[in-house]
Amino acid sequence: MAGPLALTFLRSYARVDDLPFVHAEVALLGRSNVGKSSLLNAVAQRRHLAKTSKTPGATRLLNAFELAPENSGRWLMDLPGYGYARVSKQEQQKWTTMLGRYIEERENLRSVLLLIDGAIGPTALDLQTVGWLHSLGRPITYVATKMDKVKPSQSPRRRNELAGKLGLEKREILWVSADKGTGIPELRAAITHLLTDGPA
Ligand SMILES: Nc1nc2c(ncn2[C@@H]2O[C@H](COP(=O)(O)OP(=O)(O)OP(=O)(O)O)[C@@H](O)[C@H]2O)c(=O)[nH]1
Ligand SMILES: [Mg+2]
Repeated sequence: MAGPLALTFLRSYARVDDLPFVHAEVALLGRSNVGKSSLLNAVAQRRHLAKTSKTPGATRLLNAFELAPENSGRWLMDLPGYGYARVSKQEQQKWTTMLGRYIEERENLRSVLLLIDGAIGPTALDLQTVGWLHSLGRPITYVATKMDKVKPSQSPRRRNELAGKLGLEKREILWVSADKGTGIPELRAAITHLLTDGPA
């Protein structure tokens, strides 16, 4: 089973144009508060590598984390969330534009890790995001977060519902809990595969 990923924080970027060319990249995308930064910490097994908060809007910049030196140029990006209503229209617009440009323009983005809250299921905005990623031809790795919040007795039904809404089979989704560690080895393996396979 895959052990913790040796990730280090490189820096934060406020502008897509400032990002350098790197070899390979995957990015955590999803609604504000869905658990992107917590999941990054879980795959690295580091509590405070990425900033998390129970208040949505914790991540406001494009944060670059790099795999250990022998794999330099392979990045995991922690992105701001979408759909956070409690900031000004102007601020929302700024984030939407930044995220949009990042996803549309970033070269070497091998897959988008799209996080869906496992206890809530895909929101209208999540489904809209899936459609947008499809229209761009961006490969998606689906991750259902916070599965510890779903009662074991409810879990099979909830998984069926969530997968059904996305038009997927259950096995096409990684079911995880950053809090309990469920599914984290599988997620590590998926990220490692995405970042290190393919042309050198
Ligand atoms: N129960 C449970 N709570 C979680 C889990 N992962 C994250 N959370 C909680 O969800 C809240 C948001 O987590 P973050 O990781 O900051 O979420 P984010 O998607 O990075 O949010 P933004 O940066 O605001 O977009 C925090 O209170 C976390 O403790 C999980 O696996 N289980
Ligand atoms: Mg965050």
